[in-house]
Amino acid sequence: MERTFLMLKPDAIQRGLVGEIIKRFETKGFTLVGLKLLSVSRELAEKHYQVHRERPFFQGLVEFIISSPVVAMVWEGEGVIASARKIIGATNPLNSEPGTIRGDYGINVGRNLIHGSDAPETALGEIALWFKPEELSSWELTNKPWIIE
Ligand code: DAT
Ligand code: MG
Repeated sequence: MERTFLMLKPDAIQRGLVGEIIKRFETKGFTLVGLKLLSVSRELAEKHYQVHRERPFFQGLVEFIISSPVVAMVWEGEGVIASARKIIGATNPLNSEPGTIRGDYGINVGRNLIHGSDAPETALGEIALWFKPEELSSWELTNKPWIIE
């Protein structure tokens, strides 16, 4: 079953939006299979954002991610990678549609609340980077027949 990595960034935790944001993925019908709050090391932040290392915002982004705790999660479900990206909204919250997380709660690209894997290969890599296999639990929603035909 498809899985994605989501991370609530320091601004989401500091603003008390953890519950609000998690609720959106729960009510959608996806399954939470991993969850932890942690203070991120510089090494982990740099690895996670490796693809952006040459970009002018890289250092500021790393400083931001290590500045205060984050909530790291793995969610499971058919199509969860692309669907989570839609629920999250466009990178710049000023361009994110209302109804998306970034569209509803953000106004600044450097404070866009949440990370979500952008493709199957990145999801696999990010899940492995952030979670040990034993930190993830496979389980079945009891109301699954009422969510999936
Ligand atoms: P996304 O998080 O939507 O996948 P991304 O992978 O292009 O976006 O960039 C990663 C993060 O880097 C993004 O969530 C916020 C930050 N970022 C991106 N573009 C930026 C910019 N032009 N100025 C400042 N921060 C930026
Ligand atoms: Mg990205």
